[in-house]
Amino acid sequence: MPTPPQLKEAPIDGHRPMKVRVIGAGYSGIYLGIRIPQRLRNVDLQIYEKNEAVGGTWWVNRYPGCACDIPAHSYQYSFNPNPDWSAFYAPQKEICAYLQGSAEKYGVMRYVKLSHNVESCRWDDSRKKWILNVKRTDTGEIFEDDADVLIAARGNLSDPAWPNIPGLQSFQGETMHSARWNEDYDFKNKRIGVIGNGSSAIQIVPKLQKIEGAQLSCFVRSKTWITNPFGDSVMNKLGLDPKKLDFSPEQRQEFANNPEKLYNFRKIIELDGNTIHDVSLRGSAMQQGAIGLFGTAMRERLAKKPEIAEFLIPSFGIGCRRATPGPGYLEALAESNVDFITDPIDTVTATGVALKSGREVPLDALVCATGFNTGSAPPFPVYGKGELSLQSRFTPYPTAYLSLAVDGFPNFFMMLGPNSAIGSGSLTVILENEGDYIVKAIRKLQKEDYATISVKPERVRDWADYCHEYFKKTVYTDQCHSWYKSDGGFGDRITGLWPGSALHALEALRAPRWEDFDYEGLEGEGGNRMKWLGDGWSVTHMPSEDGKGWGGDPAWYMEPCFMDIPLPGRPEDAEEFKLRPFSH
Ligand code: N01
Repeated sequence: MPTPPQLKEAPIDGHRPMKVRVIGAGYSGIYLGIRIPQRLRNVDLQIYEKNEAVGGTWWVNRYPGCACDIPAHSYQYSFNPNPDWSAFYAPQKEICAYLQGSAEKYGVMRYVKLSHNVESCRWDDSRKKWILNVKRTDTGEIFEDDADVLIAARGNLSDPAWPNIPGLQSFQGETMHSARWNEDYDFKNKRIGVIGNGSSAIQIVPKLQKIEGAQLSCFVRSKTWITNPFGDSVMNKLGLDPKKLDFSPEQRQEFANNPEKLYNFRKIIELDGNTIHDVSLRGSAMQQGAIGLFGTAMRERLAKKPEIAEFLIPSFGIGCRRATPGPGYLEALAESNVDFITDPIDTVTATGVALKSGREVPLDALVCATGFNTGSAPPFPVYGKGELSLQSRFTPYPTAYLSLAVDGFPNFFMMLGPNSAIGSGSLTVILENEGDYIVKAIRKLQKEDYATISVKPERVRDWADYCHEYFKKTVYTDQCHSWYKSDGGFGDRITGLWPGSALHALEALRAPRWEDFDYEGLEGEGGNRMKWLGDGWSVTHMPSEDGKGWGGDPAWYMEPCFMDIPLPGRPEDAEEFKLRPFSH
């Protein structure tokens, strides 16, 4: 006689207690701090943030001109639209304040430990737990913590890359990185060198160029596309003058008073962002059209110094390197106090920069707008199963299933991991969907009594193969140097971008394919895998702890948020049918 199964003395939705630890309190970490308490129960949540405030990259980056180079209305939480952005490309301080305001508004701060730097993470397979070493940067105290689930929400652009130029340390003047800005330094009447022409330098140069008495030397070694802010037709639809991208107090008030107007404004931006995906395909009509348009615009903006246009305008496709509108960048390069230097740098000396051509460029300050160590593992050790380090797992190139999970690293997820950025569309919508995916996985572990979830190695390989094949037809594999590529920007793998459009990413992330993961039950091999069904009760109709009510809403399914109301008549006859995505 087989032994009858032993029922678990708990309701089906009792959801076992779990400790979840999140590394980082930027856009991603704050999102998790909102959704985990909203959607899960019995979670002991802690978000470790190494800085003294939340905001992530928008707290760290404070260089002059730092702003969102994509429309701010498409770079915010979908559920918390800000009517009050002062400009189409909102400045860093506002974005940081928006993030801090969102964290306060949704009660995230109670989970955040500021000035807490995670120094190492190690999977303990016998305990099925992550062991974290954390250092308080304010007191120096080091302590150990453990977690059932670990989420790296530290962003791809948080580890500044200093240029590997001989003599950099010997420079006697002021040296700073765009992501380590010295706000106290006075640039007035200074000879300033700026290395790089990525998105950061493109924002920094126009600001420094205007400083009284400043003499700029811009060291540029690569070609790049500078795009136009937005097409005139979109600007017309938005009611904006492309030359004046600030919102007046009246416009902002109107957005605040009229949510429908704000919604329509945002919708136009999203529609535009999601309908230019074709531009990423090599040789597409949209790509060809953009090359003609932006090439002409760049030549016009550089009419005073046509030799810069000749150097800058690339032969690779638009988007191969991240394209940015760079308002004022080309105009600044054309000014008389700017020296555009393309001779390669040889060394940095005590007094300036020595070029390979033999020329010396004397400087008072050297700004390294040289980007970030991207696509790599965190700068602290993370060890998965069998002492496998994430660093070696990410060698020769980083790859993670759907950008968020790595085999050999159970109960570990990444927000905006490898292959998660996008060429067009809204990044914040993608990170929300990644967060939602992770929340669903935690719920599965909790509710279905799994100790671990771990992506199958063969699915990670399939994903990497898919990515490699997909990118072949795109401009991203053109001959350019870009942080989207492996091997420090020179490799043949695209490791920065999602392999498809933003809408493709949303669809891929919408419903997890649970069969792509391996699981270990709490009871171990051979255990009763249906024990999660519990004792036949739901917590929602059991007495609450104080005995005064129920554990939940015993008729929750009647609430509008849980209803999916079909339209009367034949769905295909309704206008909405053509517009709405199918829901799962
Ligand atoms: O960095 P980058 P970034 N000698 O890596 C040059 C985001 N972001 O900080 O191209 C000389 O793009 C390097 O030259 P090359 C955004 O996602 C967003 O500007 O390698 N030059 C390049 O020109 C962006 O893509 C916003 O030949 C050296 C530059 O430094 C990402 O951050 C704003 C060198 C690095 O460019 C990174 O942008 C700003 C050397 N040894 C940034 N080493 C928003 O508004 C490097 N370079 C949302």
